[in-house]
Amino acid sequence: MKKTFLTGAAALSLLAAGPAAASSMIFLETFDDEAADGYVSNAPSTFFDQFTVTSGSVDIIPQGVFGLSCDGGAGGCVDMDGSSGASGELTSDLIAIQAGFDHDVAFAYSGAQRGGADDLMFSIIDEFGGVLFTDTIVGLSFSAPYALYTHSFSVPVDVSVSLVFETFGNDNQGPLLDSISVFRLDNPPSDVPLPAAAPLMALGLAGLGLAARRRKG
Ligand SMILES: [Ca+2]
Ligand SMILES: [Ca+2]
Ligand SMILES: [Ca+2]
Repeated sequence: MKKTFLTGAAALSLLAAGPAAASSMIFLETFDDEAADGYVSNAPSTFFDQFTVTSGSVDIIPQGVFGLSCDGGAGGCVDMDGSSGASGELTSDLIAIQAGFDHDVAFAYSGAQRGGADDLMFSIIDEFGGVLFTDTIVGLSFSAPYALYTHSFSVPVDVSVSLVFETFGNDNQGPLLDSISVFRLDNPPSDVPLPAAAPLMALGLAGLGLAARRRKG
């Protein structure tokens, strides 16, 4: 588990600009479109375009409503403890994960911004219900500013996964969740070159040619 204090938006822009490791974004949810029409108490599952409320309830928060801030100070985000008095669990649609590639999942989260302390559990569940990863941010103070949570993972065989977020407490004031992304790093851990790594491949071929000439000599 790694945590940095970049906001998700800042991290996304870094990732977008970063020339170092080529990567492909395979999942992004900012909740900005969900929030475009205003505050939604106990947002029903059908309200989300990439998530399902699988337990309790969550609220959609547009930036500034109730004095709450979303990641990057704009758009929308989710209060994980919705107004029903039953704290929420949010499960993403299935995301296809390719074996042989490293994947980076990231999300932005802040304290409840109103009072108290909360736990926020994050899990990666495969399509068969297997728990590939789980971690709980414990005792997150209401005053904790946005932080970026990141986790790198890979899978032994191609599989689809869901990202699951859950909080507890049932006091209608939960951690705020935003800017959820999954990137596939385009360079596989093995040294097999990909078309996307053409310059590297050219170097590799040149090396092979050199080696062949050496053997001949
Ligand atoms: Ca957002
Ligand atoms: Ca959306
Ligand atoms: Ca709470």
